[in-house]
Amino acid sequence: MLILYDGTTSVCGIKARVTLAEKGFDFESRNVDLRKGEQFAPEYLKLNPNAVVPTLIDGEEIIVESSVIIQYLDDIGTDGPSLLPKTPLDRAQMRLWLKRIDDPIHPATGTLTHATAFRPLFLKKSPEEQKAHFEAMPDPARRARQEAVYKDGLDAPIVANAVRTFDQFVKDAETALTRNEYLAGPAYSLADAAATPYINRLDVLKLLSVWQTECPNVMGWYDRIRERPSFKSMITDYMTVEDVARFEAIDDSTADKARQILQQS
Ligand SMILES: N[C@@H](CCC(=O)N[C@@H](CS)C(=O)NCC(=O)O)C(=O)O
Repeated sequence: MLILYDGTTSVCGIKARVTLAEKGFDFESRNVDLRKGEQFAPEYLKLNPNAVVPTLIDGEEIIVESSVIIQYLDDIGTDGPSLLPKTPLDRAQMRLWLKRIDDPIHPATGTLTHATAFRPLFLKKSPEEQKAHFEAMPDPARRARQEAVYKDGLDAPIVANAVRTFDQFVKDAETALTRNEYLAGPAYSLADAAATPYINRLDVLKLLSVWQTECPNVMGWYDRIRERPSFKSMITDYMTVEDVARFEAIDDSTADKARQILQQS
């Protein structure tokens, strides 16, 4: 059976879980508690030297990088529906969405999430624990982003860039969804599976309302995505009581700040 090392609220983990469900795979999910730093455990680093989730184990094989994982799952899941668009042009669009979601959307998501939902927990750590956390991170760019938002929250200068990055992403998704029912053509594809956790993250950070009026097709797409069985089983049902509490503690000030940033742009 396939094994997925992931995290309950990890956007990249959700990307892989949603694809597993859409393809109809049975799999074992092994939770890596990122808030406790389990991604830095030596046994886990042997699987994923980048100290991140997800990691997929297929027999003797280890596959890392969420966009690579979901394409691998589509390749091996020949019993399930193909999540590759039918035409070369739609496939190109799908690959562009995957690339863009990897970068810059994923780092922007980390910036917004760590500045809001995860910051209070981090600030409760002792100075020694905080230092050890940063020292364990192999990627200096990720470390710099987290340091900035744990220090200054939504006032960190990188937050404005993250909000603008999302603004362009949601508006481009609106354009795509005006032409088609799904992001890369008329059928659900890996592009939709990959985008799902990121639009959901805007929702749980109470940020999606920023684009409510301007992007009705994105809202309609998200409604349809939420009706798919993979949404409840792979996103909602995975949230622990602590996860729910962390996101529920976020108030409207995050959206107010985003609106302010976009008005100044
Ligand atoms: N490019 C990687 C990024 C993976 C990633 O950033 N995962 C996050 C969770 S969504 C993580 O494990 N973070 C650990 C940390 O922040 O220390 C992928 O797509 O798999």
